Amino acid sequence: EVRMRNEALSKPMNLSHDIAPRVVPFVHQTIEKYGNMSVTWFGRTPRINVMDPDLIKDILSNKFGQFEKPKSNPLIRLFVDGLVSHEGEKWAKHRRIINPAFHIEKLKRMLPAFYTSCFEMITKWEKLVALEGSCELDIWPELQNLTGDVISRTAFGSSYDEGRRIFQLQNEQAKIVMDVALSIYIPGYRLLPTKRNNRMKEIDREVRGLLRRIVNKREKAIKLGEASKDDLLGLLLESNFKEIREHGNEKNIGMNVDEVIEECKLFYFAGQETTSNLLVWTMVVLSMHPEWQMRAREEVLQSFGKDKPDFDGINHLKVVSMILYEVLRLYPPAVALTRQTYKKVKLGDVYLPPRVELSLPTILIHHSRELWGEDAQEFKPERFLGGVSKAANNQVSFIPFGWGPRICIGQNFAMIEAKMALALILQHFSFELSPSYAHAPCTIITLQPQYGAQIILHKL
Ligand code: MNH
Repeated sequence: EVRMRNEALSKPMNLSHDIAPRVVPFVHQTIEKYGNMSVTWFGRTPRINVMDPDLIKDILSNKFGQFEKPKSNPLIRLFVDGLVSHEGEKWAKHRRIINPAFHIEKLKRMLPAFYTSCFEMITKWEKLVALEGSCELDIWPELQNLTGDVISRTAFGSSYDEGRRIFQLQNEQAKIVMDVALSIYIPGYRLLPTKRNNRMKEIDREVRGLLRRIVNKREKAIKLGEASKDDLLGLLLESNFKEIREHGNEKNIGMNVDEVIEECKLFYFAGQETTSNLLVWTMVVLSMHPEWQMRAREEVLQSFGKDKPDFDGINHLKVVSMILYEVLRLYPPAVALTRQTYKKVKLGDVYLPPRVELSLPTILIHHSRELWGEDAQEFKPERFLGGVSKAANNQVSFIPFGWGPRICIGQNFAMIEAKMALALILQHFSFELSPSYAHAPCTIITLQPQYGAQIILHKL
């Protein structure tokens, strides 16, 4: 690790945004060689790479229910399950129940929680720069901690301490999952009583136990009419009760406690790592493009001065939005979407048999010259001046949050969180890359800075 980092640093710093060849080398080569639809083999499973926006639309709109999410490895499912992996009626029911919790009016009420977490990070950074007016800091762990803190606060309000403990445990699980993802795959591996597998199960029990206590406590409070309804768990339980009241006599109505727990766990996984990716790349990119950093700061100062950002102001930040979208294009936290066929279907001119895997390589789609123009590898937020659809030529070629019925449920949540964090950072600091930073985006689950993100912060 150290040797590789030193090697990366000894070369002249390569700050290009043309990162796909490094991040997804095999798929990148395949697409270069064979064009917009190609096959790679994973053992005996064919995986089709699809780059064509019309076909992507067919796949993600899932009109006739032909395309499912592939079933992930059960060890990984211990760690992430729930809405992202459900299918059919179960998915529809859970999505219906969870949707209201992410309604824009509800997000508005979470703003104080977003603010508190961001403010704590800023306060810590201010202490670091206080002495000399500037300091070097690896902002990657800082931002991971921030998004973990935000989700602990917004998901469980009053049970914030337990929330933080869950965050730590989930982090440990993520490390194990990454190790497994990196090691050679042995069929049946998850069944072996290895140290890793046992620890995975132990963590799983502790996380579920913590969540069960939180949920029980909350349900009691609701019955006494004392519960807060402003956090994700409260909103979820409220929506779940409503569903049960309205369909009380039917079978399998609402979510049971285990299902509620599963969905809470998912918020941590889905909501934490992805948003910290977006923030870390935004700060790295704004360090490479100081002119955009200045424009963003001007907009923030014009909107709020040095005051606390308010909800309407956050939603009206135009330059900051354009920057975030352009970062999501060049550095999509989820580098690919996957689906699989479960019956024979026609895709374009091709008939696909059941159990074919489909991969939509988001990062390659976002970097495609054909779809985005000759300047596809350049950072140009002005593409998004007229909105997202216009930037994408009204095609399904911008999919950082997916598209269609299974589009990310936390999209607005993430954007508001990112804008709040960025607004506060820009209000207090200017920043540049440290000489010890090596630009090395890599992906295991999401798109991360392999050797951290060393930034020099200057007090404003
Ligand atoms: Mn999110 C689905 C990316 C933030 C919760 N998310 C998806 C998908 C992508 C995605 C891509 C669709 C996958 C697919 O179609 O196969 N999510 C992001 C990104 C960010 C993000 C890039 C931040 C930036 N996501 C969040 C946050 C939450 C969240 C924050 C919750 C707190 N995401 C989800 C859930 C789903 C999802 C839940 C599954 C939705 C479904 O299948 O119906």
